[in-house]
Amino acid sequence: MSRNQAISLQDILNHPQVKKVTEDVNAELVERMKYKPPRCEVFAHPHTVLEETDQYRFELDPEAEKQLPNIIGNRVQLVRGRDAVDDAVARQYGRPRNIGIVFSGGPAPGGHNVIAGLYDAAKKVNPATRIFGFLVGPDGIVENETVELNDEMVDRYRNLGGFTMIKTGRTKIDTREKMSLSRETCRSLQLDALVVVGGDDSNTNAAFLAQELIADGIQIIGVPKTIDGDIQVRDAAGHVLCAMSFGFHTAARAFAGAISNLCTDSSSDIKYWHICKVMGRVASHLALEVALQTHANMTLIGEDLADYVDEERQKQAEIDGGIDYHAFGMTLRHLSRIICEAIVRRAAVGKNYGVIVIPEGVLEFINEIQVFILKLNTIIADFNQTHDRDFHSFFPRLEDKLEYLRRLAQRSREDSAFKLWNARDDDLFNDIPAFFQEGLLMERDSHGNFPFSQVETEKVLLGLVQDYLNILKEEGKFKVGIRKDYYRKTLERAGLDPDRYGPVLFGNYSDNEFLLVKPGIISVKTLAQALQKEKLMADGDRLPAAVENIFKKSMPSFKTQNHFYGYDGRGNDPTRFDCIYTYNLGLTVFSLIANGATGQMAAIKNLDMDFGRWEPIGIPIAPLMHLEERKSKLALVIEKSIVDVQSIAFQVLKAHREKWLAAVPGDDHFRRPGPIRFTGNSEEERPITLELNAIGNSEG
Ligand code: FBP
Repeated sequence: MSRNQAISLQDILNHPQVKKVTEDVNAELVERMKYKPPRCEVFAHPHTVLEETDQYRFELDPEAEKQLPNIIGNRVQLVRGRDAVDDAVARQYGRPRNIGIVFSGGPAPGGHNVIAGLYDAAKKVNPATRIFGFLVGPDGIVENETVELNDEMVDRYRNLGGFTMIKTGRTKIDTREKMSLSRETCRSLQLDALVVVGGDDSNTNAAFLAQELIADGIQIIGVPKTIDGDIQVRDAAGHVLCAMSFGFHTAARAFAGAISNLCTDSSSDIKYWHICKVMGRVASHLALEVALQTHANMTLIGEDLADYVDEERQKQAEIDGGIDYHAFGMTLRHLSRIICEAIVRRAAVGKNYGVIVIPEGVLEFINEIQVFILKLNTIIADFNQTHDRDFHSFFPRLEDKLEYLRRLAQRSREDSAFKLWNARDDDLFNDIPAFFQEGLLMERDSHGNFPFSQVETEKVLLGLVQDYLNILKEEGKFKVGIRKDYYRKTLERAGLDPDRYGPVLFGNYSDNEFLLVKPGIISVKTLAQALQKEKLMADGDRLPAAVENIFKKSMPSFKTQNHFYGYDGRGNDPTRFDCIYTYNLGLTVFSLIANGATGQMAAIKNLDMDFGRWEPIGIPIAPLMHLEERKSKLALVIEKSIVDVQSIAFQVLKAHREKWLAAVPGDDHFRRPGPIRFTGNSEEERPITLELNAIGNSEG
């Protein structure tokens, strides 16, 4: 202490060691930025060409044919490497260009490498090519906010997560005005091409931009980004063209790392159930990958719940000669019962702890909630249209919104033709907790998506779980199993005969490893009565302390810790898979641009195979589009890919559910995915989901 006092703070701050450890840059970062992702073989050649193929076909939506006439005929393009091409092609390929790039939607690890790949390829072919980054998402296009990228900027973000270099935003270019401002921006920058790095909605936007700007000679190329993993492309015959959007692997691995640590902690201090909500607005791909990475005790998969059929109800309906529609799909109540059953079964073998993974979008797959979301979407959209006012600014408080709904319910009583919101809807809605009512009434994003990340969906479910566990506890059905050897030792140490007390205390006092206190014994009072009845103590005697101790250990409390894994994983530095994938996507983007493509999405085929078999391709966006209801109107969008419950990855999870629940004596079966790295021999090659599904792919 006295020695430190002699040194001035300034001296400390000037000390080389202090300077080194307080720098923004550390050794890990330097190493990461220096990493050079390998390139697919085609990019080793000085030129690339595009080979159109009819091998892959799509079912075209007539509306897409109508609205996107100039790009609907696009075909899949295979990128091929060439050592020499004829002069005209070489001149066209190598001419200087102005290229704009924009990030759209939520960040996804690897975005900077898309830029780096594009930048490296473009500058190598012609150093006079200029790359502009649009700032803060599509707003940057509409408002002409750009930055010209240079070596220093690109190098600073190589292999790093986030979209920090140029930021991102969720604006949709969906009006004539925004479209014409975008055209003006592209013209003023004399852009040859614009690259949209985004999810399903942003690639949808890219298709409309491509159609609109084709006359101006401006090419539009999309890039499949989203941690949600819901951009996966197959052709009509089921051939996989894009197995996964970029960012998915990193986010899943980041969530899995944190959740795996919780598995370790929970099985160490054995007192908490950790409830882990993981991102993925609708699809449960991330939850599925996390389950395969961690072997958490229980993982809900939304798509599986939607598929649920209550066999008993269905059988009864068959006997009655009718159809019971309530037999199909999962209700919140039923789901809470399933979770409780798992908790009770683990407790019975002494494991009153564990880890549950809940996908962010799970409620989208629950019958009654889905109905609410659809009805409220329509109500809000109708209000906005009829009153030309925004529902949310008109009714800023929850009470005002509820009052409006009440008025609609009243209207349905007076006008039988009005069916949108009836008295039953209103009653049911008033039964749910206020925070969730507020969540369901929240403003949708510019694409009409429900903001699940901002609603504590897991709390709704947990409320029901807690209530039902309390009931089970009162009925004596929720107990912590007591190890038989521990019971015997405790009683013997107190000078009591375990075999005299055992049959009175426990319902299964035979050769079971874990003993369950009889259902009728649920309090110290009922325990004393049971002992008195069997003359093991007299009225007025104190309970033997050892027996009381055992009883108390058998009474469970359901203690939870809630966690949300979303933004943290989204901001993680990319895995090696995502580093390589995105860098090659950037190279693919340049090949598509240099060869004149537009309305195409850059992709890498065979992602589920060894790197040597990866094939850069261009996928036509327009043929992927179909009509879907958005903000109560039919709109052309790219279909989100949700978890296929027939897929091998899901079937493998399903087959392991019982094992990973581990509701039997013995250890849990947790798996440790380890930290995310980009070097080293043990770093996994690709997401487990891809690894498994590849087994079933037609070309796998
Ligand atoms: P994208 O589809 O735009 O990639 O975003 C995915 C996502 O991270 C979802 O998982 C999540 O529900 C949502 O974004 C969160 O949105 P926000 O960043 O606006 O809170």
